[in-house]
Amino acid sequence: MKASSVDRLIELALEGKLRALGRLLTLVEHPGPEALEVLSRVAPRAGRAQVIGFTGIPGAGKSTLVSRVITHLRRRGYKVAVLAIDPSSPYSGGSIMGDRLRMQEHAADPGVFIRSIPTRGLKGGLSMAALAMIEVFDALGYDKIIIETVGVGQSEVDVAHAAHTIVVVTMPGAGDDIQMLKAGVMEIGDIYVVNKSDKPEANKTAAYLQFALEKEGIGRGEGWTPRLVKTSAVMGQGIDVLVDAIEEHWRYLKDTGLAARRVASRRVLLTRLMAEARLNAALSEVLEEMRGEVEAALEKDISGAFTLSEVLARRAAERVLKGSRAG
Ligand SMILES: Nc1nc2c(ncn2[C@@H]2O[C@H](COP(=O)(O)OP(=O)(O)O)[C@@H](O)[C@H]2O)c(=O)[nH]1
Ligand SMILES: [Mg+2]
Repeated sequence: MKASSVDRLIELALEGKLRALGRLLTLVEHPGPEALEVLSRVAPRAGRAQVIGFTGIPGAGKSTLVSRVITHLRRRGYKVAVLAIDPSSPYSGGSIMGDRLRMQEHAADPGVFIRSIPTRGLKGGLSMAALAMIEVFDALGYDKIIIETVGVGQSEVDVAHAAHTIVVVTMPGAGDDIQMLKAGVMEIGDIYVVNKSDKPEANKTAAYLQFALEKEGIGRGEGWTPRLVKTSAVMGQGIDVLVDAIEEHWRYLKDTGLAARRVASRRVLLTRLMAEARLNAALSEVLEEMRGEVEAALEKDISGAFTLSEVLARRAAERVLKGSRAG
């Protein structure tokens, strides 16, 4: 794709053409020259948005809560993008459908853009796609970028780390266990939410969490005292307090310079993931080409495997370097 057509897409997206934005997101979903082109064009504009990760076990009420939070952020004048990372396939029922329905109230609002990202079938992996999409949203003037994820698995943990603010969502009955909180990304929250506080056991869960925050040193740290907020997403309670906490954390990050540092480390990670994807692709091609040779050699002498791996790695590296000179 030519640089000029990428520029045109960016122009259109900046004018509010959602199809152009959708196209840019698709272009960065998989690694390759097109993703590279788009990212190098958008990156200079990016670096202003607050990236907010909502994480927590399935069923805690993340999607319902995010939908409410969107409404409040819109009232405060922000443009909002949502990236929903869903373990189920994007086309088969499951929670994506539920999320779509819940988010539908924002469908007519041009200041809200919601995109689901599949956890499988992405050539460069989930984190690469998500981090690249963050750059696109950021560059196109979205003030708040929300990522919804269940927060387990290395990629999701990587993505959560790339967020400025991590909101860990729990619900009554699910969080009365330190081990649960120490799983995945739950341990490093900036804001902890006890959702479904319309339920009677909510106070017990909140008290337990308060204890964990004070005594177990749960939370990302970096000088910020993690907040605890009780919400009921279905009743619309506690949302303003939650959004205040998100704003307060953002001010804190900007005042301390941590906001810029988090953008920098998110880009370091994206760069590394793109390089890895490039190398992996080249290695797969070389392995495929040399499959017969490799099999024959190994049949003769299994101890040759290590020498062979060296040859394969060199060929893959050569291929990458040659490609970059050509492109
Ligand atoms: N009682 C109650 N139910 C809720 C609340 N928030 C969400 N739910 C319900 O919990 C279920 C899971 O919600 P969802 O937002 O899909 O959770 P997610 O999997 O974390 O995204 C749905 O049936 C919601 O209606 C709440 O505040 N109170
Ligand atoms: Mg959900």
